[in-house]
Amino acid sequence: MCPEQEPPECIDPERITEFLSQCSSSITRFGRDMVGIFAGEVEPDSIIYEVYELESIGNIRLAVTKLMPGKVGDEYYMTKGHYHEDPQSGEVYFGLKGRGLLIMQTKDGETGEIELDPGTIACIRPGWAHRSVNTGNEEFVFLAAFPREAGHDYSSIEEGGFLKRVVEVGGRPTLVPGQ
Ligand code: S6P
Ligand code: ZN
Repeated sequence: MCPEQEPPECIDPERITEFLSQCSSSITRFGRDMVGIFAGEVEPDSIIYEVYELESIGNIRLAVTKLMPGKVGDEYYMTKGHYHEDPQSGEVYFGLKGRGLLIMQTKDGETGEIELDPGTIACIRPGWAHRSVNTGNEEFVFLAAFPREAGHDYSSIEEGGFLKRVVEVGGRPTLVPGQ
């Protein structure tokens, strides 16, 4: 939680690093937590990302994700990715720092992606799985707002993977078919 010191409406994107330094992360994902997520072998002790849950606004949960820069082989660091268990629960992402790509898919095989730079608002529709990828050289930080009842289904992604992966080709982030 990011408690007492500042209500969420006072977060200044220019000072997001300072803000997060006053918080304790709710979740830290190390390489060892991501086995089977990357195509290559991930260094177990590397921190891949941190999630900071903020004070909820009524039934709206708020979380800031800090995704580290880095790659496993040619594949950029990314989150596990999930569907919401509640089929009616969508989500909004807001880019705060760094450069990233939000990749999405449905269980019917539709895919989509949105570049998430600072100031970009991305809408994740109900029923769409979502995973974020750090395609830059610095930390990629974004805010997520989602309903309290959303729930998180990670197992569908752990079992089926994502239809697309984001890898570096010729120095650029490139979408390639997943496996
Ligand atoms: C929650 C929202 C984010 C993610 C976070 C980590 O609905 O989408 O706060 O939880 O970016 O990703 P993941 O896939 O490990 O939950
Ligand atoms: Zn979500």
